[in-house]
Amino acid sequence: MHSVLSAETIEFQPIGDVRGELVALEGKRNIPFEIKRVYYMTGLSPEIPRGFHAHRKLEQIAICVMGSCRFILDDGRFRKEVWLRTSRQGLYIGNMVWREMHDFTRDCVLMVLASEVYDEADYIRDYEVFRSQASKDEKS
Ligand code: T46
Repeated sequence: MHSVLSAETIEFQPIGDVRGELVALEGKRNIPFEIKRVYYMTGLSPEIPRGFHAHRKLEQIAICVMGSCRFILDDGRFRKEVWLRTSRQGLYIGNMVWREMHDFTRDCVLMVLASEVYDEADYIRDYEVFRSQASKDEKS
């Protein structure tokens, strides 16, 4: 049963010196799954949101490596909002969490680490279908 929404921020420890900062991301170390895919988004607009889907199995970590944006996360029972404003922080998004991304700054570069390769069959892109599946999962 999902009693708490499976989405939380993770703090990364940057390695810094006079040359700047370096953040290392390693599967099963500071990232809670093996990383099978990395993708990133650029050329984003404040007025044009993205997302509006959930994943049946996929787990991901989203990082604003530049700029900022706002996530809305919803597991069918609970809804929360998370701002990503620093590259020192990642947002873990578990499976069966509806996500929307809003308010991208023009310089935003949103990078995502994923536990699986791309599979369109893993997406639930209709909110009512998602709600109904989430409530079935909760009962089983
Ligand atoms: C997610 C949020 C945070 C691919 O061909 N390969 C890929 O690895 C991805 C991620 C997407 N695509 C194709 C599928 C669509 O034709 O690229 C197009 C744009 O994808 P989508 O509309 O799903 O993009 P977003 O920004 O709504 O969602 C993306 C991820 O798809 C999704 O998994 O959780 O970012």
